[in-house]
Parts: sequence; C-alpha cells; structure tokens
Amino acid sequence: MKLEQHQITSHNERLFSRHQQQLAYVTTEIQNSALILQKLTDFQIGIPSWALGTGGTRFGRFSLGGEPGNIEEKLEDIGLLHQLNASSAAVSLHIPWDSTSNVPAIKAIASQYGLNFDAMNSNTFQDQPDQPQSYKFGSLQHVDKAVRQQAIAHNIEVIRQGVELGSKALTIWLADGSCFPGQLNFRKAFQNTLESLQEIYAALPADWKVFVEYKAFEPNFYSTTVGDWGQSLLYANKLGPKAFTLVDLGHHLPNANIEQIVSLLLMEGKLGGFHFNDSKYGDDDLTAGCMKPYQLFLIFNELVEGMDQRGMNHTKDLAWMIDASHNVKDPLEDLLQSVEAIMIAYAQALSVDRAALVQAQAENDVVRCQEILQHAFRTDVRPLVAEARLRAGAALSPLTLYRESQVRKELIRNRGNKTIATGL
Ligand code: LRH
Ligand code: MN
Ligand code: MN
Repeated sequence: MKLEQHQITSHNERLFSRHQQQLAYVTTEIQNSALILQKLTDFQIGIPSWALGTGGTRFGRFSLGGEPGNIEEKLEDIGLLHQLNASSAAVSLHIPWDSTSNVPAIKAIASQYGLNFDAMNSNTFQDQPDQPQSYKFGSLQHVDKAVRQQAIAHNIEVIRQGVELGSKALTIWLADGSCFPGQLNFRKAFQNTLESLQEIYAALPADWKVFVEYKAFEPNFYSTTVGDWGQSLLYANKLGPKAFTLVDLGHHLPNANIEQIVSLLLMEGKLGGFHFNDSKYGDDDLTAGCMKPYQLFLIFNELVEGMDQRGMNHTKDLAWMIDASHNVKDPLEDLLQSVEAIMIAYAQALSVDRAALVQAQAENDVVRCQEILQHAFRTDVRPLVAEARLRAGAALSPLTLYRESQVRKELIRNRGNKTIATGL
C-alpha cells in the first residue's frame, strides 16, 4: 500500500500554522538551525527486515495481522515508512530469513520506493532444515573444520546475494561462545574465528566493508567469542582496512559507557555502524530512545564531534541501522518512533555549542561543560525534525498520519489477520 500525495499534503496543511509557531521559536533559540535542517534531510536510517512483524518472545507471540510475509511486502512497508518520514531509505536484509531468489523484482520494488540495500546480515546462529552440520557448538569458532567451512560458505553466499542487490557491506554477528567454564579453549576459539573471518574477508569485493558485531551475552552465557568492542576491534584490526566494528546498543554489560567506546572507535577509524535500539536489562531491542534518551544524545554528541574531527560525511561514512523487535506495539508505529528518536538525538548533538564546550573543557569548568550539553539536550528540537520532513515532502507528524490513514487496517484487509513475518 502507498499513501496518496494529497493525504500527506492535507495532513501538513492542518498542522502547518502550529508548526510555524514552534519552528519560529526554536530557530531563534538555536544558532545553526539551517545547517541542522540540511543534515537532517540528508540523514537516512536503515530499517531491519526482521523488525516489520511482531517479534514475540520465547514464551509466546501475538499476531498483529497485516504483517509482511515476504521480502516484497517488507519493502512495501519500508516504502510506506519512508513516505511518512523521508528518513528510512534503506533496508537491511537477513539471510536466509529473507529470500532474494528474484533479484530483478526485488530491485524494481526497492527503486519504486526509493530504497537502497544497507548491510546484509548472515545467520549462523540457527540450523536450517537442509544443512549437514549443526551450529549447536558455534559456527566460525567451531572445533570441527567442516562446521567452520559451512559457516564460511554461507557468509560468502550472503556477500554474493548482496552484490546482486547493490549492498556494500556484510554484518557478521556470531552467537559463538560457551555456556560453561571449561567448555572452550578461548584462544583456540578466537584463532578459529579469526581464520574463518579471514576467508570471508578475502571474498569481499573491493568496495565492500565487513562489520563485526559484538555482544557480551546470549545465547551463550559464560563466554562470547566476539564479546565486546575490544575483541571486535582485535578482529577488525587483524583483518584489514575493510573490516570495522559494529555497535549494537543493547549488546553491552550493564552501565557500559557506550559514548566513550564510540569516541575511541572513531578515533581509530574502526567504527563501521550501528544497530540502534534501547534496553533496560539486556538485549531488549526496545524502541530507540525510550529508556535512555540522554545516553542516545551523548552517543550522537561523540559521533558529531568525532566525525567532524576526522572530516567524515555524517550520512555516508557510517551504516546507521535500527535493530529492534516488537512484542506489544504495531512494528511500523514503533519504527516511526525509533527513527524520530534518532533524528532528535542527532539534531540535539548538532546544536551543541562546540566552541564553548572546548573552552570549558580546557578550563576544567565542569559545571559549564555539563550545562552546555544539557542545554542542547533540553532544547525541544522536534520542530526542526518536522521541518526537515516537510521540506522533503513527508509528513509533519508521521505517526498521526499513519493512524489517520488507518494503514494497519488496510494491511490486514490485504494480507489477512493471522500473519507471521519471517525472522525472529
Ligand atoms: C543479535 C542481533 C544481531 C542479529 C539480530 C537479529 O542479538 O542483534 O544483530 O543479526 O540480533
Ligand atoms: Mn544487532
Ligand atoms: Mn541484538
């Protein structure tokens, strides 16, 4: 389903005068609002193909209805999000959850909606029906070379599919690790994993990147073979210039200082991209910014500062992706909320008075440093984010328009009430 242009226009007309008042106020408050608007317009966030259906938990799943049953319908849903917010121009696929058997058709649908293919994800954390070897005791780390070879071949196949679609990166997340002390020789596991990654790296096209995603826990609960940013960085450094670390916000031990990690990875030129989400306990995969919006802002503060220092392009030089899963919300509404939260944090970080902060830091004026950051965080930049959307032909309030146009009802009418999206 697609929205008609007149639906967006009449929605915007209704909200316009209120929006104008709010915008007038914020543009007097923020010095560099023109620059922020331009950066917000350019900024695009990749939507994970696995977030478009209700995720469920291991205790159950409650179908929402109207969920996409194949990649074509997933692209249709992301196209709708992009129509609403003009900031969701990419999809991140997960193989084999997504089947790319009909590449020309998939590409045609993607270009019809103005979508690109962000990083491809491989899956060696589940056994597939016809595969000869099992990943029960790991994949790239496995003690048995035949298992490692199978996992390597899968990753190379994912690269091949990505090349056909026009993607430029592979994200590898491994469930590899151990559940009990003594189960694994850590060094052997590391070395096996490195050798396996080297074979995958050798298959990367010249203009591709590989992202090594780390996670401290789950499904293994004693050790994880790519357990933190240090281990991921070790692999990335040993692999070479096309290898980078990917930060998933939910993959750290409690209270980790993620913004400091981001700052140092940027300094080393080894930050590849993000999986945005939020969490209270573990890898909760909740809506970005729903629990710790200040942390999200602090992360963006480091990103803006570090990328500007290195002369990086805010939009193109990192892979910005969401990784979320929804149990009680309409996933499309949730994704609209996540994108909005990310854009807000980005705009706030862009509004930080950088020169004043540098000076306050040099003078060890701790109070002033805090005031500068919190002033930016506490300024309501939502009218700027809305204005960027308006200029791009999207909706002033995407969520309101989504509900007004009864999108879910229409999707249920088209796809049925008992639907299961492929994925988690
Ligand atoms: C692992 C993870 C990884 C997977 C996705 C489904 O927790 O974050 O990125 O590919 O979830
Ligand atoms: Mn992830
Ligand atoms: Mn995760």
